Amino acid sequence: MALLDILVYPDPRLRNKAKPVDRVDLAIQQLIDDMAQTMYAAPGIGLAATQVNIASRILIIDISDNKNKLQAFINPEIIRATGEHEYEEGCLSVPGVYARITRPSAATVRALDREGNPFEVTADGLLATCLQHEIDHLDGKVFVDYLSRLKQERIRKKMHKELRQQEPEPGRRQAI
Ligand code: GNR
Ligand code: NI
Repeated sequence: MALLDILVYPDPRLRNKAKPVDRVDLAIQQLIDDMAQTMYAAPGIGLAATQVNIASRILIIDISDNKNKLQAFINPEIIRATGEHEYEEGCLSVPGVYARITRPSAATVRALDREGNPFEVTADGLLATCLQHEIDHLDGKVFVDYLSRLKQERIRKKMHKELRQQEPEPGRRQAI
């Protein structure tokens, strides 16, 4: 198992569109294990492969209190979405930023599990929000995209400022 680095907004690699997984093999299962370790360590309740710079349609979620109910979704597709719900969202790729986002309140998602078997789940509440948040990542979207341009600009500046403060050597930073 390995801890993976999580990309931080506005890293352009968060805009990559993930490709479908063609075969669920050991490498994919190992990636899921590494993603789980990374998510639990962060800590977060969800993680999309895009956030660890892997352009494959894989996401994991664990919204359980005891952090022992990992759910993996490979090639997830929203096949039905209903209602509307506002939820305060956060993101491991936008640390320290929380904002109320309106999304469908329920969603039916079809995907493959860690063994490559197809399944369907109809989610509401936090699971529905989290699934949509993670699937957005696979499509290169981040929750701040739903905010006003002014708010997006403020968040971008805050992230740049924090990045500068973390970097002891100016000028060696990747241009983002
Ligand atoms: O840990 C996370 N918490 C969270 C809270 C509300 C709505 C969505 C999320 S997902 C987030 C982890 C993350 O960034 N996943 O992409
Ligand atoms: Ni996120």
